[in-house]
Amino acid sequence: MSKVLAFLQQLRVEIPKLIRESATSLYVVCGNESADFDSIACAISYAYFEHVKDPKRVFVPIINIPREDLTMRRDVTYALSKMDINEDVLFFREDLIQLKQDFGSIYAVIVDHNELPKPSKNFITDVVGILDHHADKKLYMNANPRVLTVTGSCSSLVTNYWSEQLDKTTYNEALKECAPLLISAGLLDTANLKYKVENPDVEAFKHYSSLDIPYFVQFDTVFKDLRAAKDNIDGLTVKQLIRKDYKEYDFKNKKNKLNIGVASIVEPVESLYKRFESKENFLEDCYSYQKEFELDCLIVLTSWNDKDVGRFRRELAIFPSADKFDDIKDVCTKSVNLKLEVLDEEKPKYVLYEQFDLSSSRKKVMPYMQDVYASI
Ligand SMILES: [Mn+2]
Repeated sequence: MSKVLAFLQQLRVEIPKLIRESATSLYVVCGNESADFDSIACAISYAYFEHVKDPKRVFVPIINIPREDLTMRRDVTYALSKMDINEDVLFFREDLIQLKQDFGSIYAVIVDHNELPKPSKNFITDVVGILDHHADKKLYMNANPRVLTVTGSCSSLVTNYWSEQLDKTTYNEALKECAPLLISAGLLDTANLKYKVENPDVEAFKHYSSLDIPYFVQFDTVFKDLRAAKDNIDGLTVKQLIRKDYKEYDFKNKKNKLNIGVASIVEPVESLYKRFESKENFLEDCYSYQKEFELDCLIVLTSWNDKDVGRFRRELAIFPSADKFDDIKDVCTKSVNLKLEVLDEEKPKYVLYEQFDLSSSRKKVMPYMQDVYASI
């Protein structure tokens, strides 16, 4: 049995023990609410390193999505299955809510984000540590560690941070156990070390290359297998496809506040129409999602490699609630940096744009649109 699996199973024994002993606080390590590979790898690995450092202290890694949403992250389930870890031994948003009830105070190390998102905000008493590679929101200034550095992958920060916290032998043994997750996150976030590679990523991969583990050090093969697993969306419903890589944002300006849900999908809408049998089916399901989750707008960001034109392409589709149609369209029109051009429009339900600014994924698109809205 892998030591990470043993650690996760051990938590199922330790937590009830703490409750019996009437403990009133608990530490968790929480990934971000889109729960991409990076977030999950960072949360599990960070908690495992803490466990290695001091087995008496309990840190519970939390995957910040509902348990049922893990099956849509096929890159994650693929890598976990190679480590014999299945969903049963992991902790999700429901578990965080339960832990808050059981303990009263929940102290969190947050990884791969630096501001508590809506879904976990009410269940976390305080943020005591941050390792992240997003723009610094300057919150929780007393957190320790508080590492915010530009990297391709947050996993590199976990790897490098712990190399300084443990003696060399202990570190290497612990790293060997969680390296399959950290390596996978690093490869996915840097497109096999070809894109967005920063110094901390280079440093982390130096640590990995000396490890004696099968399969996961064959970076090219691992990347290809993970990509294939991640992009396999066969059999998913529209709702599952939206939730597969999803985040919510607040847009605020002087007059108003909007609640925006944003899904990233790896196919153009044209293929999605075919996949779900018709344009109407796909649009209707997106619109129902927007209503079900009471969003002011659902935004779908697509990206894919267009073999016909021989380059990468992006689209941005909006599904606003009827009364917000003009507002949201206005934000798009004024988001000049994104170089949006209308491809299709069904007023007041749907507008599809091609996004000619290819460098901006959700991580850049959404903060930019928030700024644009704030200025209106
Ligand atoms: Mn990340």
